[in-house]
Amino acid sequence: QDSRDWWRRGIFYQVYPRSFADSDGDGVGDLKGIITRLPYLTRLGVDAVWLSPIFPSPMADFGYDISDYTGIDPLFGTMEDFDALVAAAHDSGLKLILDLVPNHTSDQHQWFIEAKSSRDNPKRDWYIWRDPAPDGGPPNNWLSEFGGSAWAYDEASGQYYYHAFLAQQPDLNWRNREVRDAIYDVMRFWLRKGVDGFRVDVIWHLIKDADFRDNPTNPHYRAGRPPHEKLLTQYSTDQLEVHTVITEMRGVTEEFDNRVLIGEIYLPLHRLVAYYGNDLRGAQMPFNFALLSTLWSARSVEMIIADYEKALPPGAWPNWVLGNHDRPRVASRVGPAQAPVAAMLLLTLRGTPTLYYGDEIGMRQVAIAPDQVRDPFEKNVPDIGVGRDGCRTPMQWSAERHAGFSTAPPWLPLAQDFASDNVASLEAERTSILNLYKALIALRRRLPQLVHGSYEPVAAHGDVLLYRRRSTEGVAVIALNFGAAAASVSSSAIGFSNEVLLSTLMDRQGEKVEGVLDLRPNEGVILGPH
Ligand code: TEU
Repeated sequence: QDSRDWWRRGIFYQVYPRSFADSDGDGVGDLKGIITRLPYLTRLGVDAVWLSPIFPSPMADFGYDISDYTGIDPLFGTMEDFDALVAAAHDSGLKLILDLVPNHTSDQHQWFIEAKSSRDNPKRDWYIWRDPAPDGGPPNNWLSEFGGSAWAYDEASGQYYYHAFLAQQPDLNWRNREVRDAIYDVMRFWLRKGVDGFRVDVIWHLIKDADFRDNPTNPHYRAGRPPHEKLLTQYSTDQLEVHTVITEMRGVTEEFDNRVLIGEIYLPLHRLVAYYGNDLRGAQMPFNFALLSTLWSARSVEMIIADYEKALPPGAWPNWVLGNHDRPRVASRVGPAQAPVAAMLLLTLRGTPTLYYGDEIGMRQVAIAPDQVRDPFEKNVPDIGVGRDGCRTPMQWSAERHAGFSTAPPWLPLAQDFASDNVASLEAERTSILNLYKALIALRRRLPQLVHGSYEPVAAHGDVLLYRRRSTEGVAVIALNFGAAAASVSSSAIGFSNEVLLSTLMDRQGEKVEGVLDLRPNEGVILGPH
């Protein structure tokens, strides 16, 4: 096995640091808390941990507004804590991935303070400044994802600056060479400290149209969707020159051994796969979010996999994501009965899986009372009810007070069911979703065909999704029942010499299957030769 291949073989796990483990009793998670929970992650069997931003920040967008790229926010700890985390993770055989947020800084970043100070400040061009339109309004029609115009007026200098997200998150000007070099030095700073790669925030936003043309209206806009979707982002995102930038970033990671570049990209499939770059010199893992928005049915999911497999450039390695800190929890999207099926899907598809903290214990979207909303997106755009707090609630470790997350009331409310749905009780329950996740991860480790075998769809009917994973080492057959009724599968793929290696219900391991496979409601099964 090639050690450079770790990110292809590995399983990634996203930690939202505010909500994972609080060691100092302020109700917010921190780095020392994460260190104490590393044994849990190695028990679970994951290979790499990605931390959402931990850098100094006014926290207008909970760390996605950075005021110092090479520090640690005191809320999360110190640089010593960070160094200890890197060492502890590596000692445990875990890789550590940081969140790089290069598209925008905080408005409190020194760079922006300087840029704002006058039109001829040397840092002025590090951000995107434009004169007002003739009527004094914003320079064009671009909209912020978090509500309203994407342009904020600066009285003092009489110009607008561009912010794709909050006004407290001014966009950097990636056409400026100094900006690029400054961020590349930030990358080197953390790579030298031993981090194993970056998940790059909104990487498809980095370059904007040089002429700042108006975006066209979106003919598919539906009422109830966020207002910024009224326009397409034809000129404000996904510009051709972005790929040059990404190749430069990739080059920076390659000044060091065995690092990985992951891109956060929400784009249609044909645009997404361009982020592998010419000759695969772009991101190794342009995040594939197709499962976050699909209709949860066997046929839809089957189509998504087929389309993705077909669209991948030759040699490009696939990846799959079921949840993150911006989207409703998978257990709520597909329903608790289907959550185990979703887990089996994620861990048997071809490509690197990324787990979102808490999904392995079946955490659900938590309802947040209007007066407890913390997410700036939901505060700015309240009527659409797609806030992100509900998927960011504290990790449920035990039935103790505050779920073992903290000794203090946590920054967001806990799920009401935490007394039964928590790590301690689910580890003790043999057939729990947590133990299913562990068994799936262990099986993926034991059967190389689940990692690098081909993906072969097999025709099936109704609510059943059927596929094979095949390599020179062997074959595995995966049958997933997306329905709430029993289903029976007879296919030559089932064969006469297979046995159940794992069921999502965790109770029929070793059962011989002779030509026909009976699936119970909401059951998924992995078959292999006995
Ligand atoms: O999210 C980018 C992104 O696409 C968001 O617009 C997402 O759609 C939004 O959260 C609404 O669901 C990244 C981060 O993951 C997010 O947490 C940040 O708020 C955002 O960038 C700005 O940095």
